[in-house]
Amino acid sequence: MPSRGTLSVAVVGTGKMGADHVRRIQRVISGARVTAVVDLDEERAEALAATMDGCRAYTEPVAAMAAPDVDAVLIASPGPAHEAALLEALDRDLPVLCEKPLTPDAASALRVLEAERRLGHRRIQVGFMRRYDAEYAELKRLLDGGELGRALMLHHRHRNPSMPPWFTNEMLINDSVVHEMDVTRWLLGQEITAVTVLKPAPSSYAPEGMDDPQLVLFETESGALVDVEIFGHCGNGYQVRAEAVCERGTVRIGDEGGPRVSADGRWGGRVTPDYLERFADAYDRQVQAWVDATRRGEVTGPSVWDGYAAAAVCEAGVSAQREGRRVEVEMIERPAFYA
Ligand code: ISE
Repeated sequence: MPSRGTLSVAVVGTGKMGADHVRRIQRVISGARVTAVVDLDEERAEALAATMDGCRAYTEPVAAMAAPDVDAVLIASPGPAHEAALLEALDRDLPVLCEKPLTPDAASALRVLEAERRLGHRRIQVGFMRRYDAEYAELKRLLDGGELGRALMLHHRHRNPSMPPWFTNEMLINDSVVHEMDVTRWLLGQEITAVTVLKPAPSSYAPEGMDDPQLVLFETESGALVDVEIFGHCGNGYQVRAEAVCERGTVRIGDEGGPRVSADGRWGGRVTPDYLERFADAYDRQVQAWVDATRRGEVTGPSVWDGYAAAAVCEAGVSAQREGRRVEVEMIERPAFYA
């Protein structure tokens, strides 16, 4: 890994998120370039590689990681493919930025955690990008500052205009609410201990087999209560909001900003269409921070521990969703390695 030179990155997975990271590395951030793209869909990988000088296409992450011009790996393939790619990268001691979820369940996340501990130093940053969003960062600063007293409750709203056809009921927890699991742990500085999922009568736009929307309730170590409205098919843009209710005040983030237009007897603004636009700055800051830290020989940001803890909460969440009861989170003690 270069301590100063341009970082040569292999991007694994060239779907919506992977392609956006390729664009970001090539055109938005500094200090890195894409020298390899990997996708099972060979044609798609070849077509993307052909748009960049000095970039090769691969169908297997192992082959890209073995290439002499790859210093680091950004994993943006579907969750079930993460474990094998992460273990391979750890074997080669390559720095990784891995999109959430780290892996689809707690047992596989634990295997990755054990492998990183055996290596003896951190190598993996998990892509919980909301921590890099300016408003979430400000909320964290206010909570940490203590002027508002202890946080008693968090209210989260997480609405997507629609979900892709392959999106499942469980993915509303594992792929969507996983963000609120991470920001809750991060904002409050404590673990989530139990999850309950409540379901109103579904929207008539909910696909067959999906309970949409759902209300997810977390309990935390100190007794704070956290609710998350997850709505996969709200039909009205992408809306992510949060409110902290503290002993001496409240803080709300995520309200639409931007120009408010008054015309024709109405006033209003624009709702962001999707997460790539809503969190564009957060993604940029996250990838820049990863590149900068990697070039300094450091690993910062959300760790494998954070990925494992979120996976453990997801597991409780999926059981709660399926069984209609409160489920306690089961997880190991935090190892000193991740203190
Ligand atoms: C998607 O995978 C994301 O990560 C988005 O941030 C989230 O809002 C969406 O619900 C997920 O499907």
